[in-house]
Amino acid sequence: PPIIAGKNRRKVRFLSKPPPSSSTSNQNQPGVSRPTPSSSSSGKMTSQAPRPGIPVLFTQPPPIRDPLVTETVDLQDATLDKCLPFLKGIQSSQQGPFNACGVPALQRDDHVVYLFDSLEDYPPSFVILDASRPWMAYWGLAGLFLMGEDPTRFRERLISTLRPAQNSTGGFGGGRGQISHLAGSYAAVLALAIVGGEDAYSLIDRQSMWQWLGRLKQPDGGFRVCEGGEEDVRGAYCVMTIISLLDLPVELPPDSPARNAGLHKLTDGLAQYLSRCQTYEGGISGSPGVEAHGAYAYCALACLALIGPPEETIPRQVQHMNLPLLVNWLSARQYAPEGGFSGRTNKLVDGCYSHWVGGCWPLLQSALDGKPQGKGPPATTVGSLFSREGLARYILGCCQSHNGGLRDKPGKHADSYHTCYVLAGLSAMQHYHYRTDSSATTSEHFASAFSWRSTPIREGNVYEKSDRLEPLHPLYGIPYPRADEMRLWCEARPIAP
Ligand code: FPP
Ligand code: K
Ligand code: ZN
Repeated sequence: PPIIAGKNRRKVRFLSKPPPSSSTSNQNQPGVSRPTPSSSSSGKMTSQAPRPGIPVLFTQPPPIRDPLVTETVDLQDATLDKCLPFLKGIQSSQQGPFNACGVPALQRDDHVVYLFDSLEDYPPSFVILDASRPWMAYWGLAGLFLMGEDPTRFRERLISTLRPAQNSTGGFGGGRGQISHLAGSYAAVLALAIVGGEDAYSLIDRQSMWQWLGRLKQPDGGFRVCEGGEEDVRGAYCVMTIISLLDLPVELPPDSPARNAGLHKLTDGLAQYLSRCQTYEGGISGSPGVEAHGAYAYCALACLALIGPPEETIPRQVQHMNLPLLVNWLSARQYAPEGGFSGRTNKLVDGCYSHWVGGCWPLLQSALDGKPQGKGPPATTVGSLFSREGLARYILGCCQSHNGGLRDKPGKHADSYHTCYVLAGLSAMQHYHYRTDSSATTSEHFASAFSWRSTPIREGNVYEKSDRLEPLHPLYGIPYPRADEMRLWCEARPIAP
């Protein structure tokens, strides 16, 4: 689950001697090539010819290899070994049919069954997920919507799950008796928006939510994720999501401690705080001074695109942060032959970054396309800034679990977090998301956030039309109309600052 950041980080260790299996004496020397993954240990299967229709970019290890042997390089090689048979479409467990591009079909029925199951009971060993109840609801409901199912059927059940998780002091915890947390509150608000309707909206105590958010605001512009908790860009993104969907006042509540630091608004100092999170690599980290990561990059960019028009809020950052370097780092997240994204430098491809990294691209594309001119897509666009083909091949070839559900990579089990975000990434890649000059809200704040539209991309696809998913709002991760509906319902019931 994404709620606990930084746990179980793997350390890169440099081996002091060559690995025991080594048969040559000069394996570590630059320029001396080691066996490529397809001819190594488990390479029997990968020496088989790929299906027709697959470019060699996606069937062979990269031509340039790092000759230094590290744990990192070995893990990358092992990952290629696992992925190549799936990319070539020759793994015996893969289900078809395969199309003329050598891409397997989306196993719709299996994934829908998996998602419905994910909203049922869990065995005792899953007690660790008790703090993630709002997330489990969000992942299941968003996944079902993406697959064309009707999530509004879960309205009553969702309300009864979330009611005891809300605290009278504002916000939602993971369940009854747990303190409020921005991650859980974000997931709860999104899940309620997806099921929609008066009963769902009115469950949320917006007045106490606003008071609580005021207590999380920090003097440097950022937000703590809970009272006494850590401050990071997840917090900033979650707060902007919540106040824009719920039409909470942007003013800080009168008793907010951040007022003592001279701040007046929830948005004060926020863009400056986010710009301090850009690292020397060009990526964006969870908080100033630590490693850039794709999941935090999405939080930061989506947060900026919520605060104002992305062509203003993202490049305005250029004063403090470097846009070309950001594009460079984000581009380096997509690997070949895998086709999917990694979260950070020298780490492995993972299906969930189809959303976290994949979701950054439409935001940057929109920022680069500039101020919207009309009700339709812009007359000219910089276009797609990553390989849509590579992502489609990774998702459909490598991320579909044999028994339903989607996964990080071959060899991993499916879970509802990966099922949701792999499908969200597939959907984002299948649609062109752009902003128009009209917004669902007439208020001075967040007009840009409610001005997005989308249209399916019909040309140059390596997947079948029957595998096209529903579009999600690029900032909120919920159906477009549900974002507008929640906002308008709340606008009709203003909270006094
Ligand atoms: C590294 O895990 C992952 C992180 C440091 C951040 C995870 C954060 C999210 C998924 C997003 C949270 C967003 C919200 C809105 C709460 P890892 O070391 O297991 O993975 P890696 O090797 O791919 O970096
Ligand atoms: K990971
Ligand atoms: Zn993952």
